[in-house]
Amino acid sequence: MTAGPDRGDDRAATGSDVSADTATVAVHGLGYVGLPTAALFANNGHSVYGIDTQPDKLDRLRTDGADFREDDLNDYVDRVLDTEALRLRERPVESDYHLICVPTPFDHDRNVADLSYVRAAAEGIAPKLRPGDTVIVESTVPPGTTANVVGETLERNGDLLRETFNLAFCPETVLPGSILDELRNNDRIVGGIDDEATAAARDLFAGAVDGEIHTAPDAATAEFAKLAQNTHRDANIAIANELAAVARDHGVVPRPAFELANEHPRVDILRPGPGVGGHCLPVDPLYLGQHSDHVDLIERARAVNDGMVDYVRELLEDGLGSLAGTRIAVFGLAYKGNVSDTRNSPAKRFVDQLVETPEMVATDGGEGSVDVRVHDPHVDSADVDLWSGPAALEGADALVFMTDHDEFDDVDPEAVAERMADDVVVDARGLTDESWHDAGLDVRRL
Ligand code: SAJ
Repeated sequence: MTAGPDRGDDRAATGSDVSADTATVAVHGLGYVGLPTAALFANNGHSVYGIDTQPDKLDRLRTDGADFREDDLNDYVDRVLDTEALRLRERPVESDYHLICVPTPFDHDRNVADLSYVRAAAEGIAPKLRPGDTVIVESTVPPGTTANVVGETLERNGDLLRETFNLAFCPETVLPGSILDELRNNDRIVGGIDDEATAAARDLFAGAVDGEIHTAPDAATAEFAKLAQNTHRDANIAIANELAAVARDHGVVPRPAFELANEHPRVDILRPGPGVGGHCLPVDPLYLGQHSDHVDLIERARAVNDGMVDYVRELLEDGLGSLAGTRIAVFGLAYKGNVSDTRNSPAKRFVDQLVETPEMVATDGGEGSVDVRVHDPHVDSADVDLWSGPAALEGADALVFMTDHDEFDDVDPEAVAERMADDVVVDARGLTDESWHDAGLDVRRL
């Protein structure tokens, strides 16, 4: 097929008059963005195909339903699986809309985004693509990927020229811990490779989400905006982390100082912590360096955040004098409070490094490796042995708070002091107050 002189007419003549409200939607990749997204459209009256190349995952979904740590989200997904408004498939099918929700990990060896899953999804969609259909990329990608990589892959592997179908980018916005709420209510950005594509993507999302739909001038701008959001957050956490370390050098406890600073109407210092984890913030800023020589502060912010694990360890070593032969209770393995996710978790890295610490001899003659006891009420499968809170504290020389789970607010400092053999507490998450000092504990706070 060859493209007609008028792109709009070409598409209208070949079927782009499908109403976005009743259109079929195929979601490619049923991870923790794709599956909720498929459920969103299925719950809004669309006939949806959920496509994933892993048959095991589909079987599990069919038999056990969704297993997010958010009950309302599980119900939301299970409902449409039961009614077959969401149907599961291993291979791509024809559909009015195709949403690409596959992972885009960062390839640290080559210093580029690994787009192999995006390419594979586009290769699968291409033969099923009909004139007037719309392909929307949701996976986080370097600017230019939708138009160039996805557009070219679709053209190369199918019969259509890109003038005859719609191609757009609409970034996902799910926040682990409140996926359903953010999926339904957040504003969305859409940017197509031309106006028709932008309009087609906008119409689909406008019918399903309560937030506003903001249209970008093109796909690359939408791609950039997504990366800018997470880069902005990462860099702002880095300034909080650096300020916290500087505050401690000045003998100032960081958080109360930040609260005072934040009284100013244009100041909003974020929370310092042991670093930044999850599948987005530690990775997305790196995508910006792929086609730009001007990335500087962004990379240094990444390094500051990654360096916080070492800083927490320094606080611990300062408190104990030496790690040789010590027992350390670590509270929290997840990358942030109230989630079970340990991807890129600073707590996980901290624990791994402690466990790998070789046997040492302390200046006082004590010796041995570090006995690390990890307690996390949200994490149930990890390649780390997990302990109950009291067992982890029994005879411990130090307690380190690495994750701000709500459960840790209720930890009683008197009970901690009673169980521990020594008195060092490193609080990387701002969970302790004066009562911890009053209980006789030596608290080092970020
Ligand atoms: N963190 C701090 N201090 C803070 C805030 C966060 O140390 O003040 C740490 C957290 O403990 C965690 C990391 O940063 O380790 C990231 O947590 P987060 O809650 O800031 O973000 P994510 O990675 O869970 O989700 C982000 C969100 N992006 C923004 O807020 C700009 C989310 O809205 C996106 O949908 C998500 O990335 C995504 O999928 O891109």
